Amino acid sequence: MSRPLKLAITCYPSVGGSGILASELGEELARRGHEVHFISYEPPFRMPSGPGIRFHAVRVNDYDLFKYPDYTLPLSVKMAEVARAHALDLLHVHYAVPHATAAILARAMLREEARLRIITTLHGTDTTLLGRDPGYGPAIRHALEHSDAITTVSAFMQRETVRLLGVRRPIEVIPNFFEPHAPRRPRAEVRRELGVADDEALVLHISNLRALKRIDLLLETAARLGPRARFKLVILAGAPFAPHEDAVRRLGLAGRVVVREKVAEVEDYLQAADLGLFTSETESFCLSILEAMSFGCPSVAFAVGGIPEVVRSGESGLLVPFGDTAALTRAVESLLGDPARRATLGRAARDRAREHFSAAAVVPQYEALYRRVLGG
Ligand code: GMT
Repeated sequence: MSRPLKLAITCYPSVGGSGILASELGEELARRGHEVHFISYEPPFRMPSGPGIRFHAVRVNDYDLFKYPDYTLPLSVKMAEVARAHALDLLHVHYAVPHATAAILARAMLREEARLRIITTLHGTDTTLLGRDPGYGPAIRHALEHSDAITTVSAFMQRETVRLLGVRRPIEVIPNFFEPHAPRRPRAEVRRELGVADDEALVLHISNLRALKRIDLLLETAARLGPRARFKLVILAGAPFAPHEDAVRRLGLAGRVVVREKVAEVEDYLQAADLGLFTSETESFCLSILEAMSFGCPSVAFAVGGIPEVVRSGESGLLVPFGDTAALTRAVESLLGDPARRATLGRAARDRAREHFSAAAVVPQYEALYRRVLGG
């Protein structure tokens, strides 16, 4: 039997897909007997606790001689310190900026113990936004070229990384996964709390509300559904929703839009949902769609980025061309009025999630990669 591995995971701890994925990966690896260290400036949003898991905080000093506080150097020092103290095999960094650069620097600091391996997983805007920024692109390319392996979450992202950064090293696609925890409250109780009537559908949107999530198009679609459609739009917001309240009122959606901010028990809401609605202009994967699929909830979304790799349109959800809110509205209407079709798509979504995007399907791909870069 192969020995358990010792690794550190670094990610952004705030609400965001890369941090969620990194946390879940750490949980699954610890469950499989590996020793997992998280290194970040605070514990990740959904960081698990339990045997085999430790957290190491990076302290950032706000020296007044610097106009901008620096995180990369203290992070690299902490990575080197944890790697040495725990004889780590590898650092697995999620989201390249600045984590991959800090990891390369940490390895350089270790000198003689330089067998430390570095795996960089690209998640999205580290390629699609920062990759095209001349102030970041060369540093990202350097960090990728000096990583022992590069992975990303969709074939779309793999293509974009080659196109935007000109990386010539192999980039392995290992998709995101989701392993739902059991909900803590009954479905009926959650729907009651949200004010969803028995004859209404719960349309769910989960995101961190950043500009590319196109909350304007989400609200426009909800407004286009009209006053006779029986639904509540529930938004699980990973950032303050206040900047969108005016639009909610202007579009006559007060009373139809229910917002919950920074929800940790996402499963309670996923089990209560009938339909997911997503309006991003780009997504490398869209973990929120997968979370909904895992609960048998199909989604309607724009066919952008890696989303068509997650959802087979017409089989496990419905996708329409980007920006066509009329088509998006028709797709939502068709499913609001047809619970049987919703259930068929939902079953296919759940099966697809289990087969391709569960921990059992995906975590062994990371373990195999770790063993490969460690040489056996
Ligand atoms: O790339 C980002 O915008 C940040 C990143 C995050 O940390 O939330 O999001 C990306 O990573 C998720 C997990 O892999 C993917 O599900 C999201 O689609 C992706 N976001 C974008 O590509 C916009």
